[in-house]
Amino acid sequence: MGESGAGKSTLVNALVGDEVAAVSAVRASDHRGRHTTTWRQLHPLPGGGVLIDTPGLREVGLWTDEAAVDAAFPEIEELGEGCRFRDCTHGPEPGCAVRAAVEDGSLGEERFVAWESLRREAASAALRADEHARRAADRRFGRAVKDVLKHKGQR
Ligand SMILES: Nc1nc2c(ncn2[C@@H]2O[C@H](COP(=O)(O)OP(=O)(O)OP(=O)(O)O)[C@@H](O)[C@H]2O)c(=O)[nH]1
Ligand SMILES: [Mg+2]
Ligand SMILES: [Zn+2]
Repeated sequence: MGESGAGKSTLVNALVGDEVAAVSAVRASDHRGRHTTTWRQLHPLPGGGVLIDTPGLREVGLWTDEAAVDAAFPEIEELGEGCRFRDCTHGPEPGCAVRAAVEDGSLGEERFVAWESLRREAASAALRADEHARRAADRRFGRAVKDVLKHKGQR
């Protein structure tokens, strides 16, 4: 398993000892894969056993959102009630009770760092999902316009 261009099919070929799977170079501009493998394929290995080559994962999505992350860190939510600002991000703002707790050791730093990075990941996953939805809506609109123009031409 792995994203496109990770080298899954290259490994398959190496283990089978033959060019049984198509491989292609990653895009020069951003080094991303080109989704070369498009379906699952099972390859018997010369030494016995089989290997399944799969298409690259299109998106390694986080299954959760910011609220769910917070729910998994109840002690941070609770401490947050003591922050000066109600919408404190526990970042650079003054009077942050969460960061104070990290400093005095009552909240483990590892816990705080884990919360921060999951929060960040959830926020960017949400952004990507929005972008996805926006593009789909644009495509639908484009098709509708084409449809109208086509019918206009027929009249
Ligand atoms: N430098 C280097 N390049 C590698 C390695 N493994 C694979 N590549 C190259 O990376 C590119 C992509 O490899 P693929 O095997 O097609 O990748 P894939 O994971 O099967 O990609 P998809 O089929 O698109 O999901 C090819 O140009 C490979 O030659 C490696 O270990 N080192
Ligand atoms: Mg492949
Ligand atoms: Zn805070």
